[in-house]
Amino acid sequence: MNPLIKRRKNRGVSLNFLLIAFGLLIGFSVFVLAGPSWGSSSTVNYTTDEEDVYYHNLSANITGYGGDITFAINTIGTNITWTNASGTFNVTEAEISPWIKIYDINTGNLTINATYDNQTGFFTIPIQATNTTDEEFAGTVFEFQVNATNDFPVFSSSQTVYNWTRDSYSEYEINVTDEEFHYPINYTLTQVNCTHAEGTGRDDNQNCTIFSLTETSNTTAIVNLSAIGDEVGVYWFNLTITDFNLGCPHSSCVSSTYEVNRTTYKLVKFNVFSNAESKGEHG
Ligand SMILES: [Ca+2]
Ligand SMILES: [Ca+2]
Repeated sequence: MNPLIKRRKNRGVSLNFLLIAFGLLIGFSVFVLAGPSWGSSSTVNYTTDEEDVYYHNLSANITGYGGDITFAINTIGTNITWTNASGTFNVTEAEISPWIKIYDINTGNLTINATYDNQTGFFTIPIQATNTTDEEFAGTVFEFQVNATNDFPVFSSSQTVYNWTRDSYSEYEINVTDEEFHYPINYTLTQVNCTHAEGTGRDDNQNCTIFSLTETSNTTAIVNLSAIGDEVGVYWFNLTITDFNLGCPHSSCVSSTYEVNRTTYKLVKFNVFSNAESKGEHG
């Protein structure tokens, strides 16, 4: 063989070898250095409601997830934003951590557990996924809408038995709170039944409405024994509290399901004792 041809052939083999090796090196580098791949579904707006505990499995948004990734909120380049009744604000991870948190960095369990209206709204949260093998990472932004719900007003005290002595002017205070400050609260007493002591000359369930209920502030009402006479007996009422008719606090709320005039009731027992009876007969 012509030595010149042999040399050219050897040079061609070397060049091909270099090209293949270079290609493999590039391909290998891309394979090794590529960060996790977020699927397109990661930026979809996810919705939950106040009072519902919502779990989001972040790993389900990783294409080809193999258990070798950790997840974290990363605000170095992108802020968390919160849109509520007052506007849109940048907030820190610590500010929302009481109700929005990644509980398990390895499985990507992001949990939202909003329990108050002032934890609701629209959140954009930058999430970083990092390979455990080479620390390559990739970020994306998740959007969560947390709808507000109107909570029932609640009695501040669990007291259900109230005692009077006939002719007395003592009064009882009923205290209420409402999470959304939907005031004023409407208070009502609805008769269930009453029984009178012997000798009063009254039939059961007659002349039951001898109590007055007067609202004295947004959160307080006073129950009084309003009659003086032969009222000795036992009276049962439903005591109800209804919050004021106010709608959604912001756009992250479904007005058709944001219930208004929420009402809480409790069955209460009013004892009216004669002057001679012991008030030790409570209950
Ligand atoms: Ca609420
Ligand atoms: Ca309420």
